[in-house]
Formats: sequence, structure tokens, C-alpha cells
Amino acid sequence: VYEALLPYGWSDRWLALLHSLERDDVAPGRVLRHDGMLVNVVGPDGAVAPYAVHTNVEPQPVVGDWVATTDAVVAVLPRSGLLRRQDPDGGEQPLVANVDAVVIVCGLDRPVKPGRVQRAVVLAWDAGAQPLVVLTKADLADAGEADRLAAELQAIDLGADVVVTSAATGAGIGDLRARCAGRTIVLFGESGAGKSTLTNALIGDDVAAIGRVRTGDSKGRHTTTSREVFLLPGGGVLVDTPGIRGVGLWIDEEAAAAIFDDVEEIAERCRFPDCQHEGQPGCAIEAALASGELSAARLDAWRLVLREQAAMARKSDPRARHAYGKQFAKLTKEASKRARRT
Ligand SMILES: Nc1nc2c(ncn2[C@@H]2O[C@H](COP(=O)(O)OP(=O)(O)OP(=O)(O)O)[C@@H](O)[C@H]2O)c(=O)[nH]1
Ligand SMILES: [Mg+2]
Ligand SMILES: [Zn+2]
Repeated sequence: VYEALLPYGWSDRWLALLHSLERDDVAPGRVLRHDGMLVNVVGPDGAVAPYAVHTNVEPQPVVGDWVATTDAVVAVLPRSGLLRRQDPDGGEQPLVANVDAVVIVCGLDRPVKPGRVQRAVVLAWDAGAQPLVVLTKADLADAGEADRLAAELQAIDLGADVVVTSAATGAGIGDLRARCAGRTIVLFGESGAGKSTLTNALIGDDVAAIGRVRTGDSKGRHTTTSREVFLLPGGGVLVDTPGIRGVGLWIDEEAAAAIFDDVEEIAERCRFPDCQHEGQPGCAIEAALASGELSAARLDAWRLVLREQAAMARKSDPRARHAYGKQFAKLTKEASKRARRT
């Protein structure tokens, strides 16, 4: 049944969830696009059509959701995961649902910041997805630079593979395509990193618009403006996304704890429960660092996530917002600008 939906990732899991609604007046479909009031849904016959969403549907569907439709979307099937980010007022902004892997795209024509990559990796884990780091535009990097960076990122040991690609020479594209097959993949990264170019290389056709980058700092021009779903030739779904702008990432406390459970376990052995791991007596973290049980890179990654969480707590606590001051006002202004644009 529903053969036309198989390339989109339809499976027995979704069939069971559809049946559990106990309605025989609904058809299944997957959300491919979100345009304000309407969502584009691919239905059982493989045709894509716009649907309104009943206001009582909870949660409201996002790209990647499996839904039940009548003449409108009447239900969202329970998600297997959700890629989300933190919006400037500390709330969560859902991006893509039911993601198998998040491909973190870094362009080698600009400095790659390991801190940013780490945050994106945590975001992928939080989404219930596997992170994969792609260093692309290898043809523009100095010889050895891609390998040096890949080794540096592997050393942080967040459980993400690193693949080096070039859309210009085709290097690494076959490897990446094999890793994407049959899954729901989201491309994630800053504007101009090369996400849409990778999309076209993986699809084997010019389906996504490509934008030039600024000379000097290689900044992109936000060419892709909405999350768009493409079918991969061998089955599977690829979501190209607009370049992320600086603001914080949503990091679930549990997700971070799960990724850094080894570090947190060490921290529990510190003599003082409020140990800052900065020269306090009986600090187990510093001992582990000295003995080589813990690497400096991994400790840095953990610290970064803790800082991120603290900043998030500050932003979502109305009393603390005051102290957040000018910086918060700036973020709010950026957000309203963004809202006007879309
Ligand atoms: N030389 C080279 N240029 C590349 C490669 N991949 C992308 N580019 C160039 O980088 C620029 C930006 O590429 P896009 O694919 O539009 O970047 P994007 O990440 O989709 O950007 P946004 O849609 O703005 O978020 C374009 O000029 C591409 O031609 C590559 O592997 N090699
Ligand atoms: Mg793009
Ligand atoms: Zn300590």
C-alpha cells in the first residue's frame, strides 16, 4: 500500500501510527513545504497539493512531518525526532521533523569554526538524528588543509563522521550519496557554505538555486529562502535549508548530558559539587585532563555546551532578560526584521 510514498520514507511505522488514529476518512502524506498558512503535501498517489491545517492540530506541522489529510491536514503523526533551533526570545523554533541525519556543511573557502560545528552536532543529536560533517569546496582549500581540519574535528570526538567533498571536482560526492540513500537528510550550515550546490550534485540535476558569495569574506547572500524537500534518485529525501544566521541553537539538557555522559561522570567525582574545574582542590576533571583520560578538545566542547545552556536559561527567564540588556534588544530587532522578510 501507498507505494508512491515509499521513496519519501513511508514505512510500517507510519502505517501503524496512521491506523492508530482510527479514522477511515483520512489519507497519509508528507509535508514538503511550508508557506505561511498552507503546507504542500505529497499524497498516496504521489501528487503534491497545498493543504490548509486545522487550527486544533497539535503540534502544527513542519517540513518532514507525516500527516493525515481529509480536505485539510487533520493530524500530525507522532514524530521520531525534530530538528529545532532556539529563537531569539529563548523559545524553540521547529525546523524539520523525522530527520535521520543532519549534514553539517562547512565551506573550506572561509574559516571553519570548530565551536560552531560542535553546536550543530549537538543540535543533530537533539533532533534524534545522526550528525555528519561535510567539509566542502575542497578544490578551494590549500593542500592538506581539509585533512588537517577533519583530524581536528575527529579529535573532539562527538560521534560525527567527517567527509571531504568538492562539487567542482566531484570528489567525495559518491561517498556522501551512499550515506544519504534511503534516509531523510537535512543540509545545515551558514549561507554560502555550498548546501544547494551539494543538493544539485547529489540529485544529479540543477534543482536548487545557487548564489555567488561575496569576495573577501566568502559570505553568502541567503539564496535559499525556505526549507525545500527533494527526492534522492536512489530513494530518500533531502532537505535543503536557508543559511543559518548566528543566533543560538536549541540544546536540550538531556541531549547534551547524553553526549557528554563520560565528562559528566568525571565531574561527579570532583570534591565540591559546585566545582568550576578551574583550579579548585580535588577537581576530578583536571586530574582526568592530566592523566589523559579526558582530552582538552572534548572538555572545551563540554564547556561550550554548558555556556550555551546558561545563555539559553538567561534568555527564557523573564527576570534575567533585563540583565541581558542591549544584546537581547538587538536579537529581537533581528528577529522582527526576519519575520517581516518572510
Ligand atoms: N569551487 C567551488 N565552489 C563551490 C563549491 N560548492 C559551492 N560552491 C560555490 O559557493 C557558492 C555558494 O553556494 P550555494 O550552494 O549557493 O551555498 P548555500 O549554502 O546553498 O547558500 P544559501 O542558500 O545562501 O544558504 C556558489 O558560488 C557555488 O558555486 C565547490 O565544491 N567548489
Ligand atoms: Mg542554498
Ligand atoms: Zn572539578
